[in-house]
Amino acid sequence: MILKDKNILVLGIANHRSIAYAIAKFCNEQGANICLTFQNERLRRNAEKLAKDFGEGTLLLPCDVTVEEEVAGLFAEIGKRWERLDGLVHSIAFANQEDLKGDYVDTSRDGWLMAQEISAFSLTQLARHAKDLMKDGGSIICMSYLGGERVVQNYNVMGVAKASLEMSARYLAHNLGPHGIRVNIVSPGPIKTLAASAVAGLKSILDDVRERNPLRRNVSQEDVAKVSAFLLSDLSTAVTGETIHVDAGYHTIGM
Ligand code: 1JT
Repeated sequence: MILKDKNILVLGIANHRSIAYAIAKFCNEQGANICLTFQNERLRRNAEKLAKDFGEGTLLLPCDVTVEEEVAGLFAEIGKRWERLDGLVHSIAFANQEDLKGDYVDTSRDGWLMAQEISAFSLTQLARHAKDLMKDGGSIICMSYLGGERVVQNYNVMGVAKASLEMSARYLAHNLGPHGIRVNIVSPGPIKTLAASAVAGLKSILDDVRERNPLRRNVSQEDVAKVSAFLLSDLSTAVTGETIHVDAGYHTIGM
């Protein structure tokens, strides 16, 4: 029970295959109380069903990160229900499907700004609010992808947004470190989720990665959840500003 009695906020659950779902589930099994969020009323019913998989005291609150008052409202509500916040999991991203193919050079201003706002700025905004509730320190994690460090065909605007997310995490680690709050990055290999299904040719990416990485396998949501729980727990109290690749070693390959 590495997360016994920790209070952890998890953003980014769409369905049972979401990375955020696996993280929340494993953290819950490790003793954490969980707060889940849903983006809008259309998704409330879906979120209510998913929340049933978690313990009695699970919180379920609305939060669209593009609406400042909703983010403020989320933390105000958590402040009423929990005496403190210990962990925050950022597992949200968005880009237009047409921007995840073809040439990056053709990305529109609106598409670029939207990817940045939802996928990267939201971490800074959430961290600012979380800081006030993380009274005994805390741990913040976000999800990235190799395409934020290197050029990966078709990842395009998301790669630029992930670079922004990763650098935000490092600046946040410096700002929040004196408050005992750690900020780390988890960078999974490709996983078959709802978001990833927006990618043309995902199957061949998964096959290629599996054939070439050191462990000769793809990674699962559970692989990511275990490393995430470690970063959220007191097993990693001196780790901050770090990136952990949960990719079966794929990032080490030169060619
Ligand atoms: C988004 C999507 C963020 C898919 C994502 C993502 N981060 C990783 N993936 C999976 C992926 C995507 C591409 C890829 C490899 C993995 C979908 C829209 C919302 C944001 O290309 C090699 C494009």
